[in-house]
Amino acid sequence: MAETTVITFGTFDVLHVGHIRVLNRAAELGDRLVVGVSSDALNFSKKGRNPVFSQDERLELVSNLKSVDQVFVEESLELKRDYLTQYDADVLVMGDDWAGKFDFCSDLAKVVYLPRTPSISTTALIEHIRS
Ligand code: C2G
Repeated sequence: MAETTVITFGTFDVLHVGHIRVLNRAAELGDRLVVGVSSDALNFSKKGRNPVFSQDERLELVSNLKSVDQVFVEESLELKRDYLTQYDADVLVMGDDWAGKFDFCSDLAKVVYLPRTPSISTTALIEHIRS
């Protein structure tokens, strides 16, 4: 049988246990996990601030995780369907803060939303370190 490719997307800034868990659970849904890491420009447009770690640092961190087989830079939210085709994705995984938002891809891949890890976020960590 052909291998199952899982794809997921995110900024993964100030890498934390919530990120690791969603990546590990995503990897369990297939044979190969591909991760689209948001570019600095995309992050700025989504969150109105620059990430703590640059795009190159975030790519280096994510690509060195055990569950991750391949990374690429996600330049635009509009390109989701192109990325799914380009990386031959069978399953698209996102945390459930994105629930419903990627259903428009369900003709290309199975779309799965996994529950977020409670009580941890990059924004809360930045606030905590600041205070
Ligand atoms: N996540 C999680 N639990 C947390 C925090 C994050 O499961 N406590 C998950 C998110 O649901 C997401 C992934 O970790 O699936 C990456 O989170 P972010 O870096 O915040 O990603 P985001 O900026 O939402 O980018 O095309 C989609 C976007 O690029 C997603």
